[in-house]
Amino acid sequence: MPLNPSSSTASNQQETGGYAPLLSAEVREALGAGAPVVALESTIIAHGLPRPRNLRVAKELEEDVRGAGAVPATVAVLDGRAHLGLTAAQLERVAVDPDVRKLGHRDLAPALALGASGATTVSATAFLAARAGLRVFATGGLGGVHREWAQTQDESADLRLLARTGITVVCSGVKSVLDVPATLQRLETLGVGVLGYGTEYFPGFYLSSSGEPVDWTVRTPQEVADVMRAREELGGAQASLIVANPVPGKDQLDPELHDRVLARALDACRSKGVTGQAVTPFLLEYLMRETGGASLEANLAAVRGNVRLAARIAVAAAR
Ligand code: PSU
Ligand code: MN
Repeated sequence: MPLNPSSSTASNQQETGGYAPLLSAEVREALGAGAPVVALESTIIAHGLPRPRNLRVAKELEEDVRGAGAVPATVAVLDGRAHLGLTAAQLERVAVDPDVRKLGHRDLAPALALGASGATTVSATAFLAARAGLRVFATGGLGGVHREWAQTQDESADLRLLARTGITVVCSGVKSVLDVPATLQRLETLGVGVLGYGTEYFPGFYLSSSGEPVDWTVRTPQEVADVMRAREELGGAQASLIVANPVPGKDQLDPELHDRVLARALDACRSKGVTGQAVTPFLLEYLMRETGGASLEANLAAVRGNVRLAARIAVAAAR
């Protein structure tokens, strides 16, 4: 449900200059000093993880970034204002308020204009972060081409947005509920760079490997920073660089359990007629329930590893 703009929001917009995103003081200072900053998305907090664990995780992820010597910038829209860097109260609101919507890139303008509140997906977060000058972004798994694409044409807006946004995204591949080979093909077509981090295989989100090979493997944060610099010095059209970081083998979901439950989840999604933005949360929730929480642990291990690596990359890139 969109929230109506309050009069205090309207006057706040006048004071601080219309719809431009608000940077927290900490994020603004870090950017000004060329210090490392890591963008974190909020859809995973609001719509990807169960309550109340989601708030704990949101705080832990920010602490992980700080622990590695970078500044976290969790991104969300609150009462019609985009924020990069949230206060504790704002982060809590994203985690607990049931009126917080899911906002892709195309939803940003209506959300700002109508005074709504929402968590940002990869597409909206990458857009806002790159626009503010952030260079590194961490998430769990990207959206991509859905398995039913031939019928539904459902391809996440993440892909098109990443194709024209210059930011480095650390993730554990794309969600395994998707058609992974088709998504990799789209990333190639769109000119989005893909680096396997310490692996020759594209990760499988809950699984350490999707079984699909990657063309390039890097092994240190410095190597990623070097690729980022080479891209910037080459110039040309902006596109994202995906650093595909697998969940450690000991933390992955049992592959046999994964395949069995996922098949049922896809059937349920089809028979219940779930479509559009609801598809991804439905599938993630189904897997979580039907694996007895095991998929959640794998998801969290993946996200945590990505956030820590993103912070190390941001530190290397800031040197
Ligand atoms: N990764 C996770 N959990 C999530 C998502 C990613 O571990 O909930 C979110 C991201 O915000 C991603 C979105 O951008 O799912 C993709 O949704 P859709 O398929 O509707 O574009
Ligand atoms: Mn979709």
